[in-house]
Amino acid sequence: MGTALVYHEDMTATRLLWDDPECEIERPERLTAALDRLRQRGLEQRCLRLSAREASKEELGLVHSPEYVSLVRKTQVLGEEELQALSRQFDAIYFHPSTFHCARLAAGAGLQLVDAVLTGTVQNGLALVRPPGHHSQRAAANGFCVFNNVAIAAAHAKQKHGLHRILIVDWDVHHGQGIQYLFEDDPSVLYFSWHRYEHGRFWPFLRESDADAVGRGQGLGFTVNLPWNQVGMGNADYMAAFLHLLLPLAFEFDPELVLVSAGFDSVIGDPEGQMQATPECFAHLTQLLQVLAGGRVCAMLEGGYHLESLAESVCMTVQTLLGDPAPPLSGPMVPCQSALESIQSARAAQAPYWKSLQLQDATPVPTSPSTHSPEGRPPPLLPGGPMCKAAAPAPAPAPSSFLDQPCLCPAPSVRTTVALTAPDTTLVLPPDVIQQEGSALREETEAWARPHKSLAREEALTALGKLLYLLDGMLDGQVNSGIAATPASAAAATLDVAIQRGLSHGAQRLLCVALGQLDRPPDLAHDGRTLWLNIGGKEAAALSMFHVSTPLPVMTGGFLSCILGLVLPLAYGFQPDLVLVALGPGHGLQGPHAALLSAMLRGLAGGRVLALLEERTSRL
Ligand code: Q9C
Ligand code: ZN
Repeated sequence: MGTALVYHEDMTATRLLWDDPECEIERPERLTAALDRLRQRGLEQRCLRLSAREASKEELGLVHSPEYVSLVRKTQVLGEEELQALSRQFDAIYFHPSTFHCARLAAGAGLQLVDAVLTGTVQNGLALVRPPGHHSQRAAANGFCVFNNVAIAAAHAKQKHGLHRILIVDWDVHHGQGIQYLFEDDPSVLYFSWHRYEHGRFWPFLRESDADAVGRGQGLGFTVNLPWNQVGMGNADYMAAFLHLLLPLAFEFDPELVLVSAGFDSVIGDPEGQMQATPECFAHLTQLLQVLAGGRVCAMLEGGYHLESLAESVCMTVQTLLGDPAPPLSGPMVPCQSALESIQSARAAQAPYWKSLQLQDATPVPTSPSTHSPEGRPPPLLPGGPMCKAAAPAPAPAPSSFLDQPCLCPAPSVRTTVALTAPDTTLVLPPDVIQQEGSALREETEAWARPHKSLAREEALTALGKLLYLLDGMLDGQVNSGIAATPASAAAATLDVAIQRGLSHGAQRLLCVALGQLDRPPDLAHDGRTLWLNIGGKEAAALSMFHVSTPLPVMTGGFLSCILGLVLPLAYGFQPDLVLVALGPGHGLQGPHAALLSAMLRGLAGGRVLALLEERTSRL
């Protein structure tokens, strides 16, 4: 369906005309650096390019007072002295004669993007804009922001498109207090922001940036603040924030649209944020958001002041919106103590308002590991380590959550091959999915099948030949992901062969997630090359570091909390280079569960995810 890129080069016009060390980082090169890099990578050319328009007075009036809009309009005709005097009336703001035009383009770009997505012209997109918006308030400019681009887009989506649930994810390193103020009593907008806070000692120094600011009136629980109390937060911390705080709430909220206040001052190298997350992290954050709202994700640039990191992070975001697999995350996937404390305090503050947090109360965010390294960052995670302990099944069985039923509608996967025993001409596939013609050589297939009685039948052999061919395509890099069908009676043996074949054909570490009652292949090694996770099977608990099994009802919160709290933390810690998802019989886990799981596992192994379905469930 495509990705929109909304831009206008006029937005490079506004710039600081006098000396001000605080404001000088917000410069025109931010936009040109990002756009140049998108072009170099061939990403801009793959997007639907939209030229930004100016937001109208009425559109600006959705969140700003008429007096404030008039005040900004007047800056067009002011001289430098007057501009500077007016700028001093606000915190961290400069005006330029082009500011009004640029700020109207920035807000207009967001509106165009939302219109393109909500009319179905594109699936998702990015608006590359200046000035940014999330600090700006009803009648005040603040923190380089003049009009609140994302807030205007949200108000427009409600008013013009009749939306009832909009999620705003603010991953800029500063608190978007402007957005918070504008929607704090509005339950139709769920606002999530993480931000450098340092116990209130970082700009904008607001008490209401802390985790206990949760909204007011009807909006209680619809403001979610995650204050970082230390600098240096990295990939593991950001991922933990998504898995253990944002995503449980976001799935329960079930948004119709996701808006991202996409500031990249939260990436490594940025002078404002002083954080450690790498640009690749934004590919993973984007990918996780794409499982929400049917993939309708609109990102709008906010901050980001290290030109190299900014450009790279913008590329990661756009690349992911386009459907490309995310580069694997490097480094130990262990959140630091301070991050875990912040996440836990935000969960505690939100728990009264969200069932998904109440159900999980018995399985809190990973407790701090006992093995601290001096700098407070524990050694690399292995399954059986801290995350595993934290994600261990909760004692009390809980009723299956409502999260089990609705909205299991991940964005369409890409570059996927479907291998059916007999090609199905009635199957309607998305444009980036193809049905596989090829099959492995007969002799080779028979050799793999020989040790397994259940693979003797012709039907099973045909399916195995298809699967082996698909697997080779994935390991050789021709195919990114795949779906293979197998007769029910041959499922366990086929999975066994797939694991052995994967390991002997270049996979260093293989993750296998088995849904339902699938027996663990008998000769599965305990050498750390295979991580076996069984969800909804018979047995419980960790059989060894690398063989974990949990009956679904034991996981409070059900399937989704199992993915977020157990599967993804273990999977990201394991860093596999091939992922198998197998759907066995039993426990009501169906195609949609496998689809959601597969979509969320796409961040692993460069998207090399192979789903093994039983033939009868393969007609999706
Ligand atoms: N060193 C945005 O990122 N100055 N605005 C903070 C602390 C203001 C940031 C000073 C930063 C404003 C959109
Ligand atoms: Zn910022």
